Amino acid sequence: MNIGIVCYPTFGGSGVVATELGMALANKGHEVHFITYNQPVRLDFISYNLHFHEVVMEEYPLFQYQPYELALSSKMVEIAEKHQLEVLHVHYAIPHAYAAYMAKKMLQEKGINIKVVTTLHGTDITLVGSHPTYKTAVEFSINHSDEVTSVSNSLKEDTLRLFNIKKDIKVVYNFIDGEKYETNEEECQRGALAKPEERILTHISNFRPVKRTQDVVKIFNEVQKAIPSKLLMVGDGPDRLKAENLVKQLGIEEKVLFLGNSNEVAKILCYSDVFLLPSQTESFGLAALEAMAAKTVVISTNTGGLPEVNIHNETGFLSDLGDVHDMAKNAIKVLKDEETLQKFKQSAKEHTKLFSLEEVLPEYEKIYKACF
Ligand code: GMT
Repeated sequence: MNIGIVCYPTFGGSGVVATELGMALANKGHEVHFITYNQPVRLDFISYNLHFHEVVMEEYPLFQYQPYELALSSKMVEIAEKHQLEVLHVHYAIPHAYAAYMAKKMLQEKGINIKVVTTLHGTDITLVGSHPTYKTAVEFSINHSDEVTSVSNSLKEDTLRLFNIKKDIKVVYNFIDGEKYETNEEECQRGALAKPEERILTHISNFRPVKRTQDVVKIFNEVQKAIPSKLLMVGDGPDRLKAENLVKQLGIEEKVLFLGNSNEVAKILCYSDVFLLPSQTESFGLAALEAMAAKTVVISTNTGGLPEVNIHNETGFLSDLGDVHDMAKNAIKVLKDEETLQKFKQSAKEHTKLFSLEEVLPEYEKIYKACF
């Protein structure tokens, strides 16, 4: 099939899932066209059947805010016509589902009947989409998609609770390509970051308030008092400075490394023993799944879709939102004994088979076909 994929090209999970999906579809022989304002950060190759089309904005002094949706929907029409796209698969409802609806209407006037699949990822529903500023248009564009998917049952329930949805929402979990997280001893230069007796805890996110990065620091501060350890903070965003200041305030600067945004997630995770994700809410928690694929034990909150990904006392532990002491206690439980740590690491890796590319890719292909 000829498939257009629309997403944010940034480090966030929705862009990562969209990019990995597009590359996997192209590897399977589909014609895939990415349409977004920058080349997606995880897009690591372009080929005869995998393309990137940049949405270019035209600055104009009258505009206080650039009308990205207009430029995006126009680009969708151009690429759909030029490459005979059959499906537009948009990731993250805002503003992609709305722009896709407009493109579908413009193409209908040209006698082209393109199908729109909208995948809901989380904050497009729970934090932003349900805000009165956007809710009417988000609800309309979801209801006018040909197919709608969500990345967890929890997010489906949130969507039905927050919006008047008339469409059936299909749950298609996020996935990972497990092979990308297989690293051997030589590749995993753990000694570069920590002494042999030290454990390594890691956090990866966009450092937005929903990720509660200061809780990550508080958890680590408790753990490092009991276990010789280091903390890797990966990513960047509005709360990074607050986290850095808390590290200084607690006097643990020499034990915490802020690495900024990185495309070396698999390598960083291969160093890691425990992954900390104390989010206010996570529709799925893709970073937690990536951690498990790299044999890292997940210590997280029990919010949103996380219990569908992180299995308590098997792949890691779940705690109530804000309960940093309980999360620290669980981390210490796992880290203090090598046999326990290896048992949890193995279970975490094993569990990711349920979210493999082989399992999930055919589900999206089935949904594309169900549009016709
Ligand atoms: O809301 C964000 O943090 C951005 C968004 C994204 O684009 O990264 O994350 C959401 O989508 C991911 C991929 O489906 C999910 O794994 C995240 O749990 C989800 N974030 C939230 O729900 C807070």
